[in-house]
Amino acid sequence: MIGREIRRDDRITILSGAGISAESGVPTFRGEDGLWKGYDATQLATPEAFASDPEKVLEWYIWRRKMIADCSPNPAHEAIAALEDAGYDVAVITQNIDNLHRRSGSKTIVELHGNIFKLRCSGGCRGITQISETTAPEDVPRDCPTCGRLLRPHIVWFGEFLDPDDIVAAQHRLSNTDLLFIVGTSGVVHPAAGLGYIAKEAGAYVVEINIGYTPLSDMADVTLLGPAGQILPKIFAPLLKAQ
Ligand code: BJW
Repeated sequence: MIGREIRRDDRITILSGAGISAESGVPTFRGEDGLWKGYDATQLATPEAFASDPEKVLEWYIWRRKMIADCSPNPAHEAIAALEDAGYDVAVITQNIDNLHRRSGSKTIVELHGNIFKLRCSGGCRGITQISETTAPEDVPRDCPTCGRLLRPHIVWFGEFLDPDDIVAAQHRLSNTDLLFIVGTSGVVHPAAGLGYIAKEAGAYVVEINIGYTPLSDMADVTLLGPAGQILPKIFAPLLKAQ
């Protein structure tokens, strides 16, 4: 199906974007039903927006957190987690902040853009405050326990640098990958959009799964067009049966 056999000792990496969670009901960012439709992302997902109107930004994240908490992992997340659970060497590098890979059972995960269920001090104090899908909006802590300044989502906004540890972890994994699946990303947001090339240049076989072609399609060895929740289980289920 992917044009190459998947071997038991393959190092398999999944580079995922918002499209992998679309079938869970989490809106994507761009395209017809994009999350940003009706909102100006550049006004909400930036440090400048938070500085000028923190209440508006925090309220938007409360709305998004509730919406995401009401969603569940879909067959795409589950197929990836099942493969890792079966003993395959699987790592997920995701741009998603929705926690659905973790909720589906994946253990080896790099969250490039953070996690909406984590908060940190907007003033720069160290430490992460973890909340969960079941934390009621009124129980989400507002103030930093160290300095009292507002807590902000532990998310990488436009113009902010990704955590260097995450970049290094992603680069290391992609340099040591046999098979890369690029799933449900438009491939336009950097530096994530450039990461697949590391694997390709290191000799990995690259499979893209998306409902449409992207700027990454030319680089991929094969692009499988269709919903990730239908395609990934078809690829991985035979491997699990063969256990
Ligand atoms: C399906 C499907 C189904 C649908 N099955 N598929 C180099 C060049 C140009 C610009 C830059 C550059 N380097 C840095 C920049 C600036 C900027 C950037 O990239 N801008 C571009 C938009 C041009 N990058 C940054 O600012 C980054 N910081 C940085 O690099 O700092 C240093 C620096 C700064 C400035 C200049 C230079 C250097 C930070 C990026 C942080 C991204 N943050 C966001 C928002 C987080 C906030 C939040 O969520 O609350 O992260 S942006 C948003 O896009 C979100 C996503 O993770 C990210 C990627 O989107 P993704 O996942 O690809 O989703 P979509 O919606 O775009 O695509 C969905 C895809 O799924 C589509 O292809 C569908 O077809 C498909 N699909 N259903 C399979 N069922």
